[in-house]
Amino acid sequence: FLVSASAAAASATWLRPSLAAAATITPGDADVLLVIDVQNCFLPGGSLAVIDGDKIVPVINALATRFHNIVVTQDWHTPGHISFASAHPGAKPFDTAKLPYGDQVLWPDHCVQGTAGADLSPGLKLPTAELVIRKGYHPTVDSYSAFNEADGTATGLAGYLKERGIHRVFAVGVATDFCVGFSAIDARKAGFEAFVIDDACRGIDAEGSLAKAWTAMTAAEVQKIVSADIA
Ligand code: VGL
Ligand code: ZN
Repeated sequence: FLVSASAAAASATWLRPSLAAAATITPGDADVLLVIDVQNCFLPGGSLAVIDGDKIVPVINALATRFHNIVVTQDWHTPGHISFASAHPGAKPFDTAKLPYGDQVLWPDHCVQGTAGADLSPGLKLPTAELVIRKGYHPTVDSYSAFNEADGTATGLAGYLKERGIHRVFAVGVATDFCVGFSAIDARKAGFEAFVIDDACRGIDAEGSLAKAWTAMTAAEVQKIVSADIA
């Protein structure tokens, strides 16, 4: 009799979080907040400024107090990086170039290693962040995704998260349609559950890229949520 009573109690406590998950998500040890590219170059005044990019900083700071695990990325390009329009004679920003690994959108120079533009926003308050992963540091390969460079090379993030017992990735930052979107899709490909916290992100939306990114994310079963869903 005692055994079945405690089994019922155990199953009740096991059921409760999954029932509650429909309304709210309470981050635990198996969850990571992945803060993508909240760097000066991508915020108002920066060389590749995302409109209202600064608006997400307080939202991310508040979310950060809820998560046990926080990983931050930094776009971290060499001077003259292949993703820069300035590296392609005759090209201008937002043109597309054909590179060995595929089509590459060409950007204004941004996030050059060691420059102030590559620094994380000074407003970002992430004292408990445990890892900063840099990407796009190979001169001839871009990396929108925190998990894989454009030629497929792994950054090591999937291995890190798996060794730490993480199962769910909650992506925030900029840009929704590039680095956030590619990271969320690659999180799914690496076997994680993936969420994008939409009000903690902003997009570039060049030529319909935001709608395109959401179509791809939805197909990859990336879940769109808002910060109010985290409690
Ligand atoms: C990004 C374009 C170029 C991003 C990085 O963080 O989304 N976009 N480099
Ligand atoms: Zn970049």
